[in-house]
Amino acid sequence: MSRLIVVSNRVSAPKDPAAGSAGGLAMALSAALRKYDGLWFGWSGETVEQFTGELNIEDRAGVTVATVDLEPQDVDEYYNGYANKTLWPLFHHRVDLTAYERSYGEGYERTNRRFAEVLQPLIQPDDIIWIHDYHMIPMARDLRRLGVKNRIGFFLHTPWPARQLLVTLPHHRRLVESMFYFDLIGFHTHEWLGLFERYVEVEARGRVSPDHVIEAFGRRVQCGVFPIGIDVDGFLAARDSVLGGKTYDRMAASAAFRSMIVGVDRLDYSKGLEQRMLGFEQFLEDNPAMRGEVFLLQVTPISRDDVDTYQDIRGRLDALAGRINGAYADMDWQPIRYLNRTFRRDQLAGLYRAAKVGLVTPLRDGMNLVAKEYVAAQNPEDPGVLILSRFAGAAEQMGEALLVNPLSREELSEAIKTALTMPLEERIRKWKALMQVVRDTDVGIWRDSYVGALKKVAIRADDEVVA
Ligand code: GDG
Repeated sequence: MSRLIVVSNRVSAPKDPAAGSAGGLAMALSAALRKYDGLWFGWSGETVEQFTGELNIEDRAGVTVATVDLEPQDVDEYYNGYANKTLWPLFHHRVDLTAYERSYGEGYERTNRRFAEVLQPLIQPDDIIWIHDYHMIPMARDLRRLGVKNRIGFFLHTPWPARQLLVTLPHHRRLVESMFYFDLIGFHTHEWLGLFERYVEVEARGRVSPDHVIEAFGRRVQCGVFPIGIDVDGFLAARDSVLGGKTYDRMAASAAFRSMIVGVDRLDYSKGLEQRMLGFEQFLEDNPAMRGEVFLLQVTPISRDDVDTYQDIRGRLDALAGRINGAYADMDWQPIRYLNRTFRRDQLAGLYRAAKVGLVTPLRDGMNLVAKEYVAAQNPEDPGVLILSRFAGAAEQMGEALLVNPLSREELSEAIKTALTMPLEERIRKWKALMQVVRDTDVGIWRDSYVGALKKVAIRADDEVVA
């Protein structure tokens, strides 16, 4: 049986899967590794003065984890630099926040080469390799240079950007060309895949076949759409756990006679948090009679705080939440409960269930799992309503949500009003359709369909292209 080697920047295999506090992706990948027998490789999260390539190998709940420490310069240039200050903003269409620093690009390539050199000796002939996300785009090319002939797949968790923006990146062709050393490239949605194909057609005069075999740079790669989802049964169990139930009861009591709207997002400028708060303010302005009857619980753990653009947005959100609360609160009511902390997964599930509205309004998002978690957590007899940005990948599947343009505060205000006043039958009808989507895209289905497709790829990256 072939082993599966999962590669990602950070290895997040949970020490104790039963605790259920790790994200859905980490749980799914660890389950895949137990199923296929394998290895999870990536950065340890630690630094060492000089890179040695020494591996730390440990067993975490049945999953073998192999990590490597990086030099501070690698972390600055590759992780905080090219990954988080260049590719992340660019792929989320924030050219205004994108850093175009030559040293970042060099550090990114160097660190990917280092990862490849450390991983290569661990690879056995039948292994299949599955590399995740924008941190590791050039790694297949580096592995091929070291003679690795195994099947190598790539999955992008973010959106793919429009060609007109991608070309602002120096060496964009080099980056895209390096993707043609994979055997399979997976995207969340047809929209992201379509943008990738358009880039290749225009910038590299490539050819795209109806079944998404893409030919360019003298090579061929199979591409496909694999929408990620959540671990539905795991999430339902978290919702129905003791702590999930206690959290629900606590929030139901705290929200007594009021409707709770919930938002859960990492503190990231892509999540549209400022626009969301402004939209909620507009709702309060438009509906004075509903003031005091509704509040927004916004759970926003701090993220990537070493990056200045993240510190900036954090400051702006502090000020905005403070201003709106100062302007509208009453002695026994506060419109926004803004929390910079994390909760356990079972607590989150209880929070979602207690909320009449789930407000998921990113400006651009690869998929967005919170939308799916919110739906899964609802009470089928009295479900809440999902308001979803049309710019989240999830909108491609979740058309029964109230789809909004998150940049329009009027549209947000109207959607909140519609959600809060929606009749029960309509809520149930929408919820059933959405829950079907959540089940159809369960993370186990995502994982197995991707790995199945990678095993079956007909065109191999090391095949010659016949012109
Ligand atoms: C990237 C892409 C794509 C949040 N706060 C807490 C907590 N979370 C969990 C949520 C959810 C996850 O984090 C966030 O996932 P998202 O999909 O919403 O967003 P990103 O982190 O940006 O993820 C995204 C995803 O990769 C997968 O491909 O969907 O588009 O950007 O599961 O629940 N979890 C806990 N406590 C918190 O306070 N336990």
